[in-house]
Amino acid sequence: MRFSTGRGIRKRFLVPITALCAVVGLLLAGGPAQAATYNKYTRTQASNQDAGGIDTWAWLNKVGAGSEIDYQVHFQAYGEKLWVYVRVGMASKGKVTVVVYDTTGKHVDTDTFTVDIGENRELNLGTPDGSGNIAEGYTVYSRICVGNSTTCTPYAKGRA
Ligand SMILES: [Ca+2]
Repeated sequence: MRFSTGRGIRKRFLVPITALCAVVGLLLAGGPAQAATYNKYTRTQASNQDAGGIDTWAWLNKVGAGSEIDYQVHFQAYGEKLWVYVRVGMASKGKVTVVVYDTTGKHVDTDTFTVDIGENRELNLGTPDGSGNIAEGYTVYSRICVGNSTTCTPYAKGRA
């Protein structure tokens, strides 16, 4: 999936990003092989299938490596579904965290999912686990990280 905003930004700032990469490359010389800099994005949108629901996207693009999405988690309020994605060729698996709060703000559940390299999978969320769907109106935060590192998107805030 691609978003016009991300592509536009990348084109507009192509030269500065390239220059920045050169600097970052120098700073990281000799560092761990998996060290890389990612642009981090989130997006939310009112569901057009589920009144009151809010869909979310959170994704990572490696700086200077083209406009393709590398890691993504997408929450769909209609049916409480989660799509997880890690692009083929990435060095690390993805780690998705989902945190759910009820309508009074009380924490209900936190789940993590490992996403294999090259995986593009739909998950049907149930909280508590195995119960079916998350109750309507609950708040659903989701984010994706590069493996177990601290390189993560911010949490995108959706509503079931
Ligand atoms: Ca829903």
